[in-house]
Parts: sequence; structure tokens; C-alpha cells
Amino acid sequence: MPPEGAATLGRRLRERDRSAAPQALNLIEDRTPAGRERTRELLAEVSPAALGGEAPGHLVGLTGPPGAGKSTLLSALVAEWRSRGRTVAVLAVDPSSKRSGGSLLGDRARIAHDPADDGVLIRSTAAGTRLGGLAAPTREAAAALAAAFDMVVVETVGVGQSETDVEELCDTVAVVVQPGSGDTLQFLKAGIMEVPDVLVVTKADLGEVALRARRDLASALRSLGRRDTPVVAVSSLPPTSGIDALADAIDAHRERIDLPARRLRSRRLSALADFTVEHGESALRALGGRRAAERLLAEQDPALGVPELTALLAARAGLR
Ligand SMILES: Nc1nc2c(ncn2[C@@H]2O[C@H](COP(=O)(O)OP(=O)(O)O)[C@@H](O)[C@H]2O)c(=O)[nH]1
Ligand SMILES: [Mg+2]
Repeated sequence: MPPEGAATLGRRLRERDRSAAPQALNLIEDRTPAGRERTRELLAEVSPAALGGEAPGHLVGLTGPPGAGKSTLLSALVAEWRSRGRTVAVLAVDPSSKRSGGSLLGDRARIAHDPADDGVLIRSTAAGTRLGGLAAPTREAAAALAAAFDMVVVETVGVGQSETDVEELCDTVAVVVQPGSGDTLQFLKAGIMEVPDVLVVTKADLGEVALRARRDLASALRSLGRRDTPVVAVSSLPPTSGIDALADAIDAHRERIDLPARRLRSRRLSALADFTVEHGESALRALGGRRAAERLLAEQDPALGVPELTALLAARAGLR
């Protein structure tokens, strides 16, 4: 059977046909020039222009240090969302493709789910380079999946820059810390407090140490004037606790934000990142610098997808 046309795959996702997702993700991973062209065709079919608005899926970033309990938490969250009748796609960003040594210490659990359930899709995706933040295929996969799935989760490892990357892509960012790990302190020092929309303290079954972590984080948020940011304590191993409250907090955040504005900002930042990765900093200078490029993007039709915006920057820089 010849591979299905890229536009057909994109159209099927737009019509919420989830069975098109695995093939669409394979296509997006093909970074040859022909593959990129086909990816552009696919993404055009799920752009806001084609959808007549923003993609319906909720883009959720889940980030935190290795061993904090992200994968275990996701197993519980996926079950919670399924019980609420939602479909779920998870893109687990694999840092071992960037750093040496394979899986990171403490990064043990796999995301558990029923393989026969076609309402759940779980994929690993390669980590990006610093210059472009999250790898383009991760961002493109998230955009494609948001057309067809109710929840699209991007799981990333780390404390530091990765939080900012995921914040640029996602509607809602949940930052995960485990109690008694010193994460809380590191967190405050690194200025990461600006990033989370929801803070999650895992391993609540550990008792007092988890309660203390939750209190410390809540008071740190208060001192930053961020009283609205919820801090949710969860236990992800059976018997689970707090998972429903976390799902509620994630929903509530989406209700609060100006979603079209956040998505538009994300597309513009993505276009700038893709353009810079592809053509280099000198191409950015040809546009008059980053600020000028941002102004140029701000003038464009809000319904344009990332590939169209990236192509536009290249054309203005005289590269195409
Ligand atoms: N006690 C306890 N251990 C947990 C909980 N959640 C995860 N863990 C354990 O913490 C370790 C790391 O979890 P994992 O989900 O792999 O963390 P990740 O690296 O952030 O994805 C594993 O040994 C888990 O079994 C929890 O709620 N309570
Ligand atoms: Mg993990």
C-alpha cells in the first residue's frame, strides 16, 4: 500500500480521526526535504485557518526533574481523563537523544495504559537543541495531535530552560517536584516560579515531608504575588490521591486564559525558532534583528500556521 497523502492525513486529523495519528507522527519525524514538504502539507490541514479556529485539544506541559514522578503521575492522569471521557495523547520528550548515557538516573517508570484503548496514544520524541528550544518535530506533533485528541501532554525532563520551552508551546504548564529533594529551593533560585500554571507536589503518601514541600511552595508563590497558582499534592501509586483535583486545576487554568492569544504567541515563537535553526543567526540579522522579526510576525494573519510564518520570514530575509 503506498503511504497515504500528507494532506489526507491532515484532513483526517482535522475530522478527529485518531487512527491517522501514528502515520502523521511518522511523517513529521521524517526530516528529509521531501518529508519536511509533506509535513508542511499535513500541518496546513490542521492550521487555525483550516480548522476555522484554534485546535480543540488542550496542550498541557508536564515538566520536572528526573525521578520526580512524572511518568507515574501521567499513568494516573491518563486514567482520570479517560474516566472523564477524554482522549489523550502523550509526547514524552526523551533527553537521552541529546545527552549521553541513555535513560537518566531515577527516570524509571513507563507510562502505564491499556494498549487496546485507542483513546490513548503515547509516543517518545527527541529532545531539541538549545537554540530552537523544544525540537520542531515535538512542536509539530503537538499541533497535529491537538486537532484530534482532547488532551495533548508534552512531558519534559529538567529544571531550567526546558520549562520555558514547554511554556512557549503549551496552554497549561504543570511543574512537578517531589518532596524533600531540595527541588523546592533550586526552583526558587532558578526563577522557575514564573513558569508553572499549576504546581504539583508528588509522593504525598510520604506524609509530613510532602506537606512541608507544599507549604514552602505555596508561601514562595504568595511572596511572588502569585496567589492564583494552585499547588496540588498527589499520590500516583495506588491508592492514588489528588489526581482528580489536579485534573480540575488543569481544566480551570484553561478556562482562565485567553487561549487564542497564547496559541498565537506560541506559533510566532515557533516560527522564529524554526527560522533561526534553519537559516542561522545571520539570517535573523538580515531581517533587522529579533525585535524586527517579531514585529513582522505580529503583522501577519493570526490564522497562519508555523510553516507559513517561517516561510514568510525566509522570503523577507531574501532566502527564498
Ligand atoms: N511513594 C511514592 N513513590 C512514587 C510516586 N510516584 C512515583 N513514585 C516513584 O518515584 C520513582 C520515579 O518515578 P517516575 O514516574 O519514573 O519519575 P519521572 O522520572 O519523573 O518520570 C519511581 O520509583 C516511582 O515508583 C508516589 O506517588 N509515591
Ligand atoms: Mg519519566
